[in-house]
Amino acid sequence: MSSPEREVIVVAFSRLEEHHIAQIRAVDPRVRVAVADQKSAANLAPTAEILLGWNMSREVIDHASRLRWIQSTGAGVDKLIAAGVLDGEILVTSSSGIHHGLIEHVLAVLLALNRRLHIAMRNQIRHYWDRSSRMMGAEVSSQTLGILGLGHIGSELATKAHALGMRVIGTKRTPATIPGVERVFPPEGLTEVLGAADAVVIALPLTKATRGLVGPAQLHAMKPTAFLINIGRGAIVQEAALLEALREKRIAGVALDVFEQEPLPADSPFYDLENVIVTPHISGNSPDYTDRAVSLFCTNLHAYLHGKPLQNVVDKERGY
Ligand code: OXD
Repeated sequence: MSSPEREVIVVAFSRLEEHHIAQIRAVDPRVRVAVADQKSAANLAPTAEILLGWNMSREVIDHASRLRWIQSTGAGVDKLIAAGVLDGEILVTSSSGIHHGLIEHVLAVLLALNRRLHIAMRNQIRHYWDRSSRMMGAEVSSQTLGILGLGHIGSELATKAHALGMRVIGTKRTPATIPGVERVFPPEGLTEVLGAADAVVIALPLTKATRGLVGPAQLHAMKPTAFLINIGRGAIVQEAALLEALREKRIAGVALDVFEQEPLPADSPFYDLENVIVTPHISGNSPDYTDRAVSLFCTNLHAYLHGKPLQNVVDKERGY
């Protein structure tokens, strides 16, 4: 660790308020904070011992010759993996465990799909009054929720869904007992979960093991009445297969917050399909989120400066 008199420079690639910067500085008198934007990034990167943010580019990381630690403000670190960061000596930590708003987003789209709000909104824009059977809502309290990835986010979602009366099942890489979850399957139990669920939520990180995990066979295993919700990463689902399943009404609908290509191009068919809710990768956002991300960073910064173990250290082999 740095000698007591040495400055520890944190370069933040995040929209931080003054009070966040003050909170980080207050951790230790050695700490200096610089907030980078597109223009200043290349100049600031070489000064950084620590990077704080999300989606830092390969270019920024290559410029950061003094870099020791990256605190991602997101849960997923796939962009950093793609930038090659995880191969080196640099310590990487994630912001898992602070996504409470994201859980509410999943519940919102789950209820919206079940209550046909996505169709009602389209009808409203067209000034069209439809009380036909296609507008008949379903009750989630009699349904089974399948959660792919019972990590921090999946487990918190399970508790809330269970409180709504749902039966919850899901997959997890390592066996565990999770409150509110009736049965935890290993990843090999994927098809069984897909076949039993009325709604499937993808809460997985994007890794070598999960890229393209949900393709034609997996979509085929789902009930024709089931919904799919993806708040993990776009590339976990094979989008061409999903589009086909939606067009052929082989599943009832989807809510997608993440896409293979972001921003989702304006000519993407996902925007136009009636059985699709598109949100622009915002499920985790809320003003409270930044406060929690900065608090987590400050706890880790204190630990880093005192040679103690950090929270949420990314396992470079696993990729999360
Ligand atoms: C995250 C995200 O990784 O919001 O936290 O996608």
